[in-house]
Parts: sequence; structure tokens; C-alpha cells
Amino acid sequence: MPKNKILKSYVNGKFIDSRHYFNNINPVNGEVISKIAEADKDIIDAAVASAKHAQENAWGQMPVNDRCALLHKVADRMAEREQEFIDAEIADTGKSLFQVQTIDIPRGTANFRTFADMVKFDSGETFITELANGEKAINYSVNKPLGVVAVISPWNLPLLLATWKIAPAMACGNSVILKPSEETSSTAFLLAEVMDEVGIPNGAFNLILGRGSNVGDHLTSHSGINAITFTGASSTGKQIMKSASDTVKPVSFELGGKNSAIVFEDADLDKAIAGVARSSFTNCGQVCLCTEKVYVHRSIFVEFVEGLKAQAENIKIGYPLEEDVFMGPLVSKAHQQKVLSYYELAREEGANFVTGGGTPKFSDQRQHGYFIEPTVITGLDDHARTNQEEIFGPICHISAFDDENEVIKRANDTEYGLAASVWTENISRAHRVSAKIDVGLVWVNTWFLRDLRTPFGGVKLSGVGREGGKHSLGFYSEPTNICIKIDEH
Ligand code: 6OD
Repeated sequence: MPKNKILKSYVNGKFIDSRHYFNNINPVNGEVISKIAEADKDIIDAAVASAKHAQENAWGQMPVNDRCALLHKVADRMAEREQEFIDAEIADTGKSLFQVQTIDIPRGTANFRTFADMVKFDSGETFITELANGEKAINYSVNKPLGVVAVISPWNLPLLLATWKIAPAMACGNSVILKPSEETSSTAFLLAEVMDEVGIPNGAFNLILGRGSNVGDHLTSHSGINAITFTGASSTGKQIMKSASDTVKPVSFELGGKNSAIVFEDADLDKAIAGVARSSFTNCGQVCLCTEKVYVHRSIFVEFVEGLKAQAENIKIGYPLEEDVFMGPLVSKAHQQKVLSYYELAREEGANFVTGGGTPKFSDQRQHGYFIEPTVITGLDDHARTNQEEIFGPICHISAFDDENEVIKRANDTEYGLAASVWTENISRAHRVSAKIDVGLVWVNTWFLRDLRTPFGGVKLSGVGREGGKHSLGFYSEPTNICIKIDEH
């Protein structure tokens, strides 16, 4: 993306400028990548009005096959412009080419294709009703779109998480207003161009750019928004829930996590060490599913800690396009400061730093970037703040456990409940333990292996509702039950 490029909101089929701009920063070196034209209330109002109009007309009335064919075209055009999406995601986030190529961008197209296919085979429920007094009826349900859905997406997996919500929402016949994180607007802007190019009717997809503090509340409290879907911090989820409450909007939230990995004495140790390194340090720990607490059976504790230390020290940190780089910078200076403040807190709480704990030193432009070391710590109590609060950085704490019931209790001793991973070669133990962990997702001998048809979401502070497969179709539509009496004569 050229440095002087201005990213604009997209409303009713047009890109809209504004009087206020803010800088989009490259986290690798702190330089300005582009400028973002910040939307204001009038632009949001126009987006809501156009989304409603499209939903009631061209988009909402379109036969489902045509709608899905258009969403496939979106995926096809994204694939044609893949390199631009890759470049844009890397520029905004600094994440490695390997990750963007294997996770972020392929999921963008897969999200559209999956939900465009699924919705065609979605059907309502039917019941033949026979009452005790002999009356009969047939009940069936018709799934209708909710109307206008606000999609509020985060900076950690920008395209992946925006499309994870846009695709099913649009497949179900809703219009969408996307508000991406102000840190990562570039792939959202490209997506708006793609929607425009393939002929999505004006208003069916709108993009609002701006800082959450300026535009968020007006959008989430807007009486014309019929539902809100959000992935991000639990604290923001609480705010959105409050602002949505006046008009009792349905919400679907995927929020923070404080995820455990549990490594049993019967695990394949090499696989477990490599797996926990991946679950702790992928995307610099900036995935809500990342592991921050590791429980290892006492009999293999020392060996495990040594192994994870070696893995962490082997991670190459650097430029996203450099060969073998696994970790780029954190997304922003503010986030780097936050994660470093947790490294400091861990020190104050008495942690032993097995490795890491600071920032890598560079003698080129990267010294102005937001890099951080992968960090492994031990020695803290389960109730230390470091072990209770979501850090969202490349750090994990390892502690030893002695038996199964103890570790389940300790893993559940958190306000969060998103994901866990269990490492064991004992199949019964895998089933037994997984079912007892209070989270929405458990991975056994793997991590972040995704099937888009499965329920995805968290419990407790980690979220409200589930998306994925029929759960997404369920959230983005409203069933109307129709009851028809059948007369005997
Ligand atoms: O893979 C997904 O569908 C998903 N919702 C991932 C969420 C990651 C959160 O950081």
C-alpha cells in the first residue's frame, strides 16, 4: 500500500472521505503506512440507513442461490488479489509471512465459501402436532435475517475474524456494517473494494473506519442496528453489552481468555513441547486461544521446562518477510507497553524467568518497532495476577501438578473459559479430562486446528454464544414458527 494512501469508509457503495485523519503505523519500525479517514456520526447514520435499505430490497430479496454465488465471487476475487491482502495484513500487524500465508488469508476466503455453501442447505424445523383432544397442526419454521448486523472485529487476526462474521451474516441475508480495529483497517478496506468490484448491492456491506472511542458507541447503541457480533477484549464486550441493552440487541461475543495447556506424564513429550511453544508464541501470543498457563506433571516438569526454554530461544524474531521468522512485533506501542508491564508485574510477584522477559535489541529501523521476547516463567502461585489476567503476549507460566483432579480444578480456577489443550497418549484420560474443563473448546494433542462447522466460543468472561457452522446461521437469523391447523373434515 503506498505510504500516502488514505483509507476511507465505504457506505452505500461509495468510499467516503472525512475531515479527520489519523495515522496507520507499521509496528515493525513505527513508520506511517497510510492515513485513515475517521468516520463521524453522520457517516454511521448513512451506513445504517443504506444497510437497512439494501436488506429490505436488493440484498434481502435476492434468492439465496444468487446471494451465495455473489459471496463465492467475493472469495474468488480475494484469492485473485491475495498478494495485496498479504501485504496489507503484514503492513498493519508485522506478523510473519508464514503466518499470514497459512492462517490469516486462507481463512478469509474459506469463511466466505463455507458459509455460502452451508446456508443453501439450511432448513427450518417441522413438527406434526397431535393434541390430546384430537386437534392436529403442522408447525414449521422459516429462518429470516435479523436485518442490519454490526461486526466489530479485532486487530490480532484482522481479516480472519472480520470475515468469520461477515460471511455467515451476509449469507443469511443480513446487511453488514463492519467496524475493524483502528490498528488494522487495511484488509477491511481491500475487502470493501472487493465487495464493490464483484457487485454486492450498495448498502449490503458497509465499512466504518475510526477509533473505537470515537465511533464505537454511536454504532453499538444505534437504534437501526439489529444485532452486534464482536471479538475482542472482555472489558470492551461489557461496554458494548451496556450500549446494546437499551434496544435489547442480540449479541454474540468472543472475548478474552486465560487458556491452560495440561501436559500429562503419558504425553509424547517432544510433541507436547513443540505444541505448547506454538500455542504460546504464535502471533506473539496475540490470539485469544493462546496458552498462558501450562500445567505439567511433576515427573516431567524439569524436562518440559528445559524443552520449552530451548524452543523459545530458537524462535527467530524479525522482519515479517525474512526467512524462518516466526515472531514479528506486537501490534502497537501501547500493546507492547501493556505486555511489558506484565513482565514487570511477574517480576514483582516473584516469578523465575526461565527465558525472555524483555525486548530484543536491533541496530536498524526495528529498534523503533514493538518487538518483544518470547518468555517462559515459573514459580508463581495460581492466584498471582500474572496467572489470572489475560496478557495477550508471548509469555507462559509453567507449574507442576500431581494428579488429574487437582489439575482440572486449577485449570478451571479462572474468570475466563475460552480454550484449553490437553497433552496425553491415554485416550480415556483425554475424553475424561476434556469434558471437565470449563471452556468452549478443548484441543487434545494439538492446538488451533479448526473445522469451521464446529461450535466456537467461550464461557464465563470469555464470551456469549457460539459461532461456527449451524451456530453462526442460528445467530444471524431469526426463526419464525408457523402453525397451521389441519382440520379433520
Ligand atoms: O478460528 C476462528 O474461527 C476464530 N474465531 C478464532 C479466534 C481467535 C481469537 O483471537
